[in-house]
Order: sequence, then structure tokens, then C-alpha cells
Amino acid sequence: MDFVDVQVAGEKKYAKQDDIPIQYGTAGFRTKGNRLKHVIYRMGVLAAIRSACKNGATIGVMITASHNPEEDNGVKLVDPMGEMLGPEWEKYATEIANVPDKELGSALQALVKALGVASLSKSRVAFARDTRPSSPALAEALEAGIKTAGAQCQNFGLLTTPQLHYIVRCINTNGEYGKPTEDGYFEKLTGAFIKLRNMRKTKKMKTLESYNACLYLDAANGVGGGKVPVLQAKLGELLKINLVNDGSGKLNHDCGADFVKVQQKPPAGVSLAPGQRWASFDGDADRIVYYFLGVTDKKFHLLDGDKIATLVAGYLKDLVQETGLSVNLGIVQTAYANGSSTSYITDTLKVPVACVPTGVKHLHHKAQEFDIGVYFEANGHGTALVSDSSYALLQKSVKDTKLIEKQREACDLLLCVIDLINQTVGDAISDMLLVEMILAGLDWDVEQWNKAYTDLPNRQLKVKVKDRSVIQTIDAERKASTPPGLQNAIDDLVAQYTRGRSFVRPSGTEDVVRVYAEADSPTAADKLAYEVAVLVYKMAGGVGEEPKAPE
Ligand code: 16G
Ligand code: MG
Repeated sequence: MDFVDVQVAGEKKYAKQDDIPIQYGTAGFRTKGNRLKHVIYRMGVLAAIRSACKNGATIGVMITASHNPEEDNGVKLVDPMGEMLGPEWEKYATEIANVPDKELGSALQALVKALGVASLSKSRVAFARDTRPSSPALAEALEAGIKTAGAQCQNFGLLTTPQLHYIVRCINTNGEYGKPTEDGYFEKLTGAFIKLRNMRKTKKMKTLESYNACLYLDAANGVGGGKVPVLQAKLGELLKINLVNDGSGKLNHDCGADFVKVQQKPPAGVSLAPGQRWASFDGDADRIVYYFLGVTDKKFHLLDGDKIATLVAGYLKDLVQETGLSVNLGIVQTAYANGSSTSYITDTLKVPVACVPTGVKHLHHKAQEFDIGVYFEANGHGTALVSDSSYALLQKSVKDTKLIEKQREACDLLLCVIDLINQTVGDAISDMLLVEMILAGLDWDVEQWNKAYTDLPNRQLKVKVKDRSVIQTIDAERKASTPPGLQNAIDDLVAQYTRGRSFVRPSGTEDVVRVYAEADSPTAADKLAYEVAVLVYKMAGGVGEEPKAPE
């Protein structure tokens, strides 16, 4: 096997645009869209090699930059079961993306030799893209890479990130997980949603009379916007979605899940009537947050990833109990989880909770240690994973006449809930349907959901430093191990605040250090975040202006 054609096309049409190094980080490669053509061409070839290493299983490639500004773009690889690329391959991706044009062929040659790959003719790659202006040209570069490498390729056009993850898993399980098409995806999710709503009616569990089937949704002007009408057509009256930021405006501009979470306010230009249930997707629809304006206090309330995790875990815990089976359940969070949510999980839900570093791969991996693992980042990315053995146990128990009818019914219900949940990755559409189903089942409105616990006021800030790698963290990013003295100084500040907590970490997607702080009042949280930001600026080589004190 040689890479002569790959090398020639690479030098001619997909030559490096600059020599600035680029790294496969938490969410793949991400930078300005006009810097990515060569990177994505090369990732087409790498995906073909990955496929060969997985005995010809289909590898997915998604072109998106999620919640980043419209002019950015990015690319990430999807492994055969729909999970993120195995971390051990991130270094190969980084190496291949950065080699000089003249060495591309030889670098690929060396890689396949080291991996023991003899041919790429049986390799398969499936890909999709989001709605960014730069995405079509990048998709062409990707297709060229895959085809020039000699692999087969399937172009799924515009998809949300979780839809591509789902399709990859369907292909590689020969349809056992579902039909490998967008239509198959909607059929599976809406089929489960409709069945669950009807099951609850026939079993007289709740009348659902007071559930308000009207949801207001901000699609961040992203790829999710175009998918909602398809979903709506299948749901009919069961859920009426009023869509804003459907794709006609600028992507992620003053809208979307990231904006709402970080700014702690609604998307620009929308006015919430008190009590309305609102949700926001991010640009590639793998995150969702809910929010509302209080009926009595008229204040903005955010129902973020932590609130979704606790709602889902509480619901699943009750259902598991009803089955009477021995299935353990756990929740996985990151340091960004609000302190109140962690206390609620431990003290009220009494469910084990684990904390891992930021990034889906860490959460997903940890969640697999439970029979049912619910994982959510506070920013709204999350899902629930069910182990193969628990799934098999449920399937067996549904028909087990030794169990009482109520138990068999609970097993049936749980199996159906599992069908509603995207098992590959966090999915805004699937999470939305899950939340809506649970709220309907419990007969809850947003106020009731929000009452579970009260978030501690919190603030996030960014600090620009010369080299963010001078900050290293331990204890799932909750403590800084370098530079020396920084953590002690943070501890001293935190000790001055009631219910204070703060941590700092280098961002994996931006050239900044992130600061998080929470305390018992918004003013205290703002002040603590500011003071910690100043520490970072002074002790970790801040550049530009010193952080500004809160007003
Ligand atoms: C990426 C991660 C997300 C994480 C975020 C943190 C994936 C698919 N996405 O978007 O999970 O929360 O990065 O960004 O892993 P930061 O490192 O810039 O704070
Ligand atoms: Mg995203």
C-alpha cells in the first residue's frame, strides 16, 4: 500500500494553509473554518485507517464547531459504537494534521506500518456536517481524503452531531440499534415517546391533564433548527414546539445553550412570558438547557445539565425500584456541577455520584461503570447509558412470569425509556423528549421541577495568560497542582466565603484559563470569581488587561 495519490492531491489541492500547530483536543480539531481544509482532507484518510484497524467497521466524521462562532469550524471522529474517537488515537490525528505537505505520504506510510494495516480497500467512513458557510467545502475535502485513500464513503449531508453518532452505531450493529438513516432515528425516538405517553395513560398512572404540551425552543440558528419541523410532524399534538432561532439568523449569535448557560439570561430578542417552558439547543444540537421566568418572582431561572441529570436520575431510580431488579444507578458530573446539585444527589436522591474532568469522553467512560449511568455536564451535554447485561436482564424479565405484573410493567416501561435515550452521546433532541416525557408523567411544570434544589449563585470568567499549560490540575480539575502556591492562595480566598467554592483550569477549546466560583449570594460569587481571576493573572502569567472588578 502506498499513499502516492494522497500525497499528490494533498500537495495540489489540500496544501497546508499555514504552519500554526493544531491539536486534536476535547472536541476534535476546532479553529477558523478557513484554516481547516488540509486538516479535514487528512482526517478523511485517518478515518479510513481507523476503519481498517476496526476490521472495516464504519467510522464517522462530523464537521462542526458546535457552539463556536459561525466563522469557526471543526472536525471529530466517531468510533464504531457511536462513541468518541478512542483517546489513544488523538495523538495520531494531531501528528497527521501537522506534518508538512511533503511528508504527508511518508507519515501515513509509517503510521499504517506501525499499526499493521495492509489495505484500506475494505474501509468505510460515514460523514455529515452542520450548517456553517464553510462546511460544504470542508465536506468536499473530507470526501476527497476518504476516496483518495481508497475507502468507501457515505455522505449523510446535514445532520446533528448525535444523529451521526446514532447512524454509525446502527450501521455497525447491522440495524440492531435502529435503522441507519435520519428517518430511522426519528422513528425510534418518536416511537418510544408516543408509546411512553400512551402507556402512562392506559396504566392510569397519571391523567396528564395538566401537562402543558407547549414548549418554546431556541435552536441557536444551528443544524437542529432544520430538524425540528421533521420531529414536529411526527409528534402532532403530543408536543407543540414553538421554534425561534430556527437557522434564519446568525449561528450561535447571542443565542443557544452556551449563551444562555454562561450569560444566565434568555437569548437576545425573545421575551419570556412567566411560566412558559423554554429550552435552547447549541449549534450542533448535542446540548440542551431549559429555563423560565418565575410566575411569582418574575425572575429568570435556569434548568441546566445538573437539573436535567437529577430529574432523569430521580425518575430512573423510581422505575428501577419498581422493577425489583438489582440494577445499580449512578450519576457522573464535573467540577462545574453546582454544589447544591451534588448535595441533592447525595442527601435526597441517595444515588452515588462521581466527579471526572471536563469533556464528554471522561463522563461517558465513567458512566459505563454503572448498570445505568446518568452523566451530564452543567452546560447541558449528557445522556444515560445502560449496560448490555442490564438491558438483557430487562428484556428477560419483561417475560418472566415469576415476577408480579407490576414489575413486568416497570421493565417494559424502562426498556421503552431506554429506546428514547441516545446511548451513543448527549443528544439535545433525545434529552428534550426525555424531559418532556418525565414532566408529563410526573404532572410537573417547570416551577415544580426547579424546586428540587436551589442553585448556588455562580460565576464563570476567562483569563488570558501567556501559556495556559502552566496551570495543571488534579482531583478531577478541582485543584491546581501548578503553578506552586496558586491552590493555597485560592483556598485562602474561598475560606472567606459562606458556601464558597472555586477552581481554575486551562480551557481545552480556547486559549484561556477558565475560572469558576460559587457562593451563597450572586455578589459573593462575582467577587470570589474576580479575586481568583486576579490570582491567576498574577501567578500564571496574565497578558493584556488585568481582570476588572465586578460593578
Ligand atoms: C468541548 C467538550 C465539552 C466540554 C467543553 C469544555 C466534547 C464533545 N465536548 O465542547 O464536553 O464541556 O469542550 O470546553 O467533549 P473548555 O475546555 O473550553 O472549557
Ligand atoms: Mg455541541
